[in-house]
Amino acid sequence: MKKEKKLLNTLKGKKYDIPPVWMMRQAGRYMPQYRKIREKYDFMTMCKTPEIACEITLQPIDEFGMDGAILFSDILTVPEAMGMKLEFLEGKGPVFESPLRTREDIEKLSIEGIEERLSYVFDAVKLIRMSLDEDKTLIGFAGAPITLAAYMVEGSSSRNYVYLKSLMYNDTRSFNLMMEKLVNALIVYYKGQVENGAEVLMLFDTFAGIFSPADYKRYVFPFVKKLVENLKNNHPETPLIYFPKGAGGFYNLLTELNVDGMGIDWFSSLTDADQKLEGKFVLQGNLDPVVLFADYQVIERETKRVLEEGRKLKKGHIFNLGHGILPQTPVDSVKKMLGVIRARNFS
Ligand code: 1CP
Repeated sequence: MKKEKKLLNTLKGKKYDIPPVWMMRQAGRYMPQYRKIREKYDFMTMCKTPEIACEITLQPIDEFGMDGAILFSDILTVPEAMGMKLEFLEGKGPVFESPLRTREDIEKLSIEGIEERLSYVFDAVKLIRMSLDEDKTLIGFAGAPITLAAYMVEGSSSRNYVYLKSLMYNDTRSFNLMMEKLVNALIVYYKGQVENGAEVLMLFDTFAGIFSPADYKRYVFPFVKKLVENLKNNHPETPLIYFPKGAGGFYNLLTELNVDGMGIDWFSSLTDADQKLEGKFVLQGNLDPVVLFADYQVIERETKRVLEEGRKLKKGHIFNLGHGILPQTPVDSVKKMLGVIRARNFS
């Protein structure tokens, strides 16, 4: 039998009894193979060395046979390439040395030459596609404008996003300039990934859900829409998946988006999400990542529930978690989940 790219084909409308599967953040600290490399290098060195990024990208494919390989990198490489000094601190995560606080800071962000500054990502994409089995789909990605902006303005992870939202409400013109610059940078960034072999694009909007539906619509959505429209024009053959975490309260608005897939978190059921999204998208998700800390019976029950709901979706289903896999997750639980998915028979 010819090997098929199940993940890519699902996004193009084909349905399978056993859905394609991959996990957000599937290359990472829960894997001993990853930790072994991480002992030797800091995180940015790993991202900036194509051979290492390639090796790590392939780890979950070799270990679990996932249908999708997601480029090993980080969403914050883009603001770094725009001139912001970035560090990943142990126990604290990403930190920007000088967060954006004024109009001047935003004006200094540079797009000129960004393609060259991100060329290490494109080299990694190329190497991964060359090393990957034909039936695996290579997923390129970027962070959505507001998710990048949240880190750039707050400076690190934040609880209430007071700086970001204050800028948005009180100096909307500067906020818009920042968002505009991010959209333009992301267009270039995705182009480099597609030209070097990315077959599906993910747009991670981890912080979509920190806004009221009205604010999301007014301040955030126009930029998502602009980016999506550009990507669809530039790369009509490359499916795009949008993952707006916490967006269940404004799914009606998202029906306007010209994307192929929608990532669903575990706060909505796939069934409800499909209804609110009017069956317009292939849905990706949505097992609670913490289920992988439960006993086998619970993993089996919840995986089956997601599969059952996925089977009834109008456009199709890609099995995934509802957000990234957590660093302490037992590898064995991932194998148990995959066993349930792959053992499935629909007689
Ligand atoms: O499979 C993969 O690991 C793919 C590569 C990948 C992706 C797609 C990484 C590696 N990061 C991301 C996306 C990412 N990074 C997002 C969007 C998706 C999501 O919400 O999960 C976000 C918000 C980040 C920011 C980030 N980078 C964090 C989160 C901090 C916080 O505020 O919660 C962290 C811890 C990082 C560093 C990072 N990125 C990736 C890894 C494996 C790590 C850990 C680095 C280490 O080993 O210490």
